[in-house]
Amino acid sequence: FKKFSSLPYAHAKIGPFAQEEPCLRNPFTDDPLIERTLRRWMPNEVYSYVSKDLERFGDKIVKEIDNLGRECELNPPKLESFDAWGKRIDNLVTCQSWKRLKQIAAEEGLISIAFDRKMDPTWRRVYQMAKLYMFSPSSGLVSCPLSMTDGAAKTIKELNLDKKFPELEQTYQRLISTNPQEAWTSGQWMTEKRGGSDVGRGTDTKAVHIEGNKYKLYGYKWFSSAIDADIAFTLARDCDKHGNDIEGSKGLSLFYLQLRNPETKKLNGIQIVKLKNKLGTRQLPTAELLLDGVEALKVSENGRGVASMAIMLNTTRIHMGVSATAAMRRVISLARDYATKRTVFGQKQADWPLHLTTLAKLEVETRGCFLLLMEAARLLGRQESGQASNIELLNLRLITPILKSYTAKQSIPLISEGIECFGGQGYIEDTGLSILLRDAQVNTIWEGTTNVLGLDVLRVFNKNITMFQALKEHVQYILNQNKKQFSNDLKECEKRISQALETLGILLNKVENDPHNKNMNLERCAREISFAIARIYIGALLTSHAADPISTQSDKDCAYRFCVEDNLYELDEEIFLSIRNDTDRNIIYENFQ
Ligand code: UCC
Ligand code: FAD
Repeated sequence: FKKFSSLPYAHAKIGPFAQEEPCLRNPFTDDPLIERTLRRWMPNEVYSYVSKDLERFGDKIVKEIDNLGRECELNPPKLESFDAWGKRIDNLVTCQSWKRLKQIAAEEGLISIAFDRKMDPTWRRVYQMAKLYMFSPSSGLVSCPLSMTDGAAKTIKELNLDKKFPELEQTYQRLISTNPQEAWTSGQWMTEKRGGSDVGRGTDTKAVHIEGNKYKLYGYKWFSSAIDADIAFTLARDCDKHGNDIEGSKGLSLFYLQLRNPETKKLNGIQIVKLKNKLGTRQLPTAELLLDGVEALKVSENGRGVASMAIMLNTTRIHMGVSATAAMRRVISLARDYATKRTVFGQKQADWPLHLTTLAKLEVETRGCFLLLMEAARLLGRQESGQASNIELLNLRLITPILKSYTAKQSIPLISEGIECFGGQGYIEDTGLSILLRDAQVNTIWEGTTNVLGLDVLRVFNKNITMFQALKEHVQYILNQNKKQFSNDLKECEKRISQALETLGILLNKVENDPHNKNMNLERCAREISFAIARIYIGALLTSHAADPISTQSDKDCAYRFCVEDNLYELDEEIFLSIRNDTDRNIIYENFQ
């Protein structure tokens, strides 16, 4: 017996080795860019206040919040449709951690910061988005209702709904409240069975007029996330004065509703038909809803539903940039820690050149996406402060769909590569790593698919003839901030950015001068155009950052690798040719019966 008990695997022993796990560090102090970016941009007193708060919050994420987020994944929401006696109850059960995270979000001001009159409006959004970026991967997807709540509060303010409807003044105060007992969240219901991209043709929900601005809504909302919300903004179809439906998006108006009757707490003419069984985002209750006489207020002008909802969409799209970029940062942060702990072939992962170069590629991309996100937040702050120039407003409009579509798309292969850094453990549910990949996929779909956002980018160019000039001027403005400090390498970066802009300009011009798109077709290249613009913005932001006196050598290397070693654009004239539509069809449908 003595002989066998000294063997490591005998008598139910499992061997002496256990791999040290990756550890989550304070997402403020662990992040290579966040602190330097805020220090560069913000006035000293603002920076000092914000950085203290973010460092404290980072500790809270490590000690408390991250565990709560994990609990939400392990205890997904459930729907109890009927009670034991067959009575319909539509009871949505969410776990304690989900509720606690919503409270923390209110206490930490994750929405209110953006509306806080005490802070310089330009910096509120940068502060809020930086804080959300730290919170997002640990938030158990409470980040989703937060994004819609932010969008709802902004919609109320920008459309002056708090002045027009007394009820909405109180709602606004609740949406931005830091008191968890009072704070409300919002939903955003657009998608119906016929379509979520083309809501103009896809919306069957009917609005029946009661009196004044009061309506009852009848319809079926096919995807409705964070269904434990207190209020929602939704689209529904109006009739003309003869009672006939008005077709297309011109027939859609924006409606505001409370999900439950404030006194009885009963659902307001809503049946929660089922919860969606999803690939990811399992923490989040996403439901199919039957609207059966929901009492609602029409809050937009007739037929201006889509344009009014766009305020909310553009806000949530910036939040999506937060979510995608933060997930990239999280996987790198864990992988670089793990690389100092995991031994492979006799030395630490971090000592193998091939592993380092794999991680460095992810890091360059993530830094770029982070700066793009911060620039979008800064422009949003400028818009809300009323100080934005016309050029800034145009760039905010353009950067929003670009940020969303580019970061969402980049995040999937990047997180996948990050997961691979953990080998088999990356694939194991108990490590919590796989959630990052599972939850990343949705970012390319909700809030507008990659193609739909590519078309939105073209919509911006179509609507504003000076858009390209405004883009060029904004990129130049970014570069000019630190131009005097450009080293030869950074001058090369600048050259590549100018070349990319020139190529884009020539192509846009060629298409414009091609009557009826006979030879060239812009739409088929909407993605390439969007991503080229994303990379031009990022290239300029990385270059300008790298030239700043507070930057490090790694900032300079990242800028060089992004602008010079990688391609800034894939805009071969060939791909614009209309004739390729037929070739595409032949490639796809060969052999199709
Ligand atoms: O998916 C959802 C998920 C919610 C969960 C929250 C996730 C956040 C997570 C973050 C953290 C985890 S909610 C549903 C999202 N649905 C979409 O995104 C819809 C996608 N489809 C589109 O975006 C389409 O392009 C449509 C619906 C906007 C197309 O509608 P129309 O009516 O066919 O388009 P039009 O006719 O071109 O536009 C109507 C008006 C125009 O204004 P006017 O009439 O003044 O010329 C457009 O310029 O709306 C204006 N407009 C916009 N304005 C359209 N889009 C925009 C925009 N983005 N910004 C400003
Ligand atoms: P479709 O519009 O059918 O798109 C399918 C494909 O066609 C995509 O690849 C798309 O890019 C492509 N396509 C569409 N139009 C064009 C075009 N003109 N040119 C080229 N390609 C095109 N919606 C809400 O309103 N509220 C919510 O809270 C909500 N939560 C969601 C939660 C989850 C987890 C998910 C997955 C979705 C949610 N949605 C919500 C719905 C989401 O916004 C839609 O699914 C999305 O906008 C796409 O619409 P669709 O599903 O109808 O796809």
